[in-house]
Amino acid sequence: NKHKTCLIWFTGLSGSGKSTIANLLEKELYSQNIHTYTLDGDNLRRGLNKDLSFTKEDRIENLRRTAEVGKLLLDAGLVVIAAFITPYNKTREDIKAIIGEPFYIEVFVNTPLEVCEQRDVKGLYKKARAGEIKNFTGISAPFEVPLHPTIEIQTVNESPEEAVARILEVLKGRL
Ligand code: GGZ
Repeated sequence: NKHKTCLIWFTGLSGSGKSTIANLLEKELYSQNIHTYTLDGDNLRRGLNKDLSFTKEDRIENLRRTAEVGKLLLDAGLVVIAAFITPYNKTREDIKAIIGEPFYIEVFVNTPLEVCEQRDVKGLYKKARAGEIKNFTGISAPFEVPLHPTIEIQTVNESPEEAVARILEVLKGRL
């Protein structure tokens, strides 16, 4: 059951569907006996990164630490899944450099802002529009469109199952 490792990094707006697709991917890999670990804002920002806010500087540090943890988990032999907004192209490049290009797969979950805002699963966009949340990505903080994603998913046209199937196709050659 030996396989190579890699890290699958999801980038996209809040509410774009990163976690949904990442969780389904994890389930699929598990059923193939591939051990994974998922890093996301929930587990990182509650613990290791709880000193960090959503300023540009703190997001960059959040993502740098996360990439370093991801690298440790890769070294331990796990397939790593990471789901973070990751709003800057420079940061995506830095993450790729930390992980090592051959092990880094970038998945851009490209859901239009209008759709994320309409879904507003957690009510955060409403709060951001009302000025109750500062520096909110897409509203009062930038999201740079990824320049070189390995895979782009358009959740408006594609189900989570279809998206995961496409990711698994790419992983097949890499694991
Ligand atoms: C963006 C915010 C903010 C602000 C709180 N801007 O939908 P969610 O709730 O569960 O996902 C968002 C999460 C983003 O954290 P990340 O660590 O992924 O961001 S980054 O990569 O930019 O460091 C959202 C919630 O945190 N949230 N305030 N101001 N998202």
